[in-house]
Amino acid sequence: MNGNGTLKLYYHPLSFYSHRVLFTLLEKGLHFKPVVVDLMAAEQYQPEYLRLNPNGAVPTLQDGVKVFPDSSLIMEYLEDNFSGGKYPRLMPSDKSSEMYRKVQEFTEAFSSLNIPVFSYGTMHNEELRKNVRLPQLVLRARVQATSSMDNLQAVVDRAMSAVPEARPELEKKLEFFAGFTADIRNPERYGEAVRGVEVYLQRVEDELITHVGDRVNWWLCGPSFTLADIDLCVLLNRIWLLGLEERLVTRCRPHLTTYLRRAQQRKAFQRVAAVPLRLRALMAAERAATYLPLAIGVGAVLAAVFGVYSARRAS
Ligand SMILES: N[C@@H](CCC(=O)N[C@@H](CS)C(=O)NCC(=O)O)C(=O)O
Repeated sequence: MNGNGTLKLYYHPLSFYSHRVLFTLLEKGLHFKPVVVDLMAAEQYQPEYLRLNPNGAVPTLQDGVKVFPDSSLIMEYLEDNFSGGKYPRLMPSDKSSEMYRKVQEFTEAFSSLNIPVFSYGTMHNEELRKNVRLPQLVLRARVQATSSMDNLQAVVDRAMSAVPEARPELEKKLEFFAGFTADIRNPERYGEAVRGVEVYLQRVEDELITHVGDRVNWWLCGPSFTLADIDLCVLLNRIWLLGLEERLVTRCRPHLTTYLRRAQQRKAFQRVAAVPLRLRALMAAERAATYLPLAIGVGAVLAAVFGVYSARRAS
């Protein structure tokens, strides 16, 4: 690997930004070690994790001694270091090309979306939450809502004294959460977040409309699949999880609907879409892997004690 180590991805199965990175790793066919950071158990505030990612957020990618604490940084790193040869390129190599400009434009438009308010606002809405496809998502929203700012303050205070160098980022995070918890309950703010997503999707639809004739098999920005497609696919999957697919995609955007059906054929799409659905199994496997060496150790000690005891009884 480039940083002389194994790629290690710290992520959470429900995390939108983790899905962007998972998708990129899978599209590139890279081997990596996935490590679940249980956000519901506040593992993002554990000192060891904060030393890797002082934002107390997922995803984080570690490549040997190099650490990247943000999905966009990670995608850029993977593209710069694992492109060409057996690794597919996800950005056009010609920076002066029309396609390169389009990828940049869509990436920028995507990065201005307020995904946290869009996701959690939907889950806090009495009516809309009934259609959410994954109860764990709603549960996470509830956990977040019930852990009051006082609780969060206490957790963050402990984290800041354990890892003082994370203080500036954690202070920003507290400020973000204060606004966020208010915004997800505020219909106006939630409406703005939904409109942002709609404007982005309409831009995509308008672009896809131009793909006629020999462009019919194009992806969003040109003939090959790019980082802008990854963003779009991850958003489409989130929209499905939130139960908003009909309202935002299939009922009103026919070209996007066709795009979605085609994108769903990709292995990476299928694997990323399956990740939140396998949440429980994943967490159990992770715990088993953590406790297995301990269980083997305890088992070995018990076996030895039992062996000595049986031998004594026999003599
Ligand atoms: N800009 C960051 C955002 C990361 C982010 O907000 N991650 C969320 C999950 S999608 C998180 O870890 N939240 C931590 C928390 O809920 O405390 C990125 O792109 O990686």
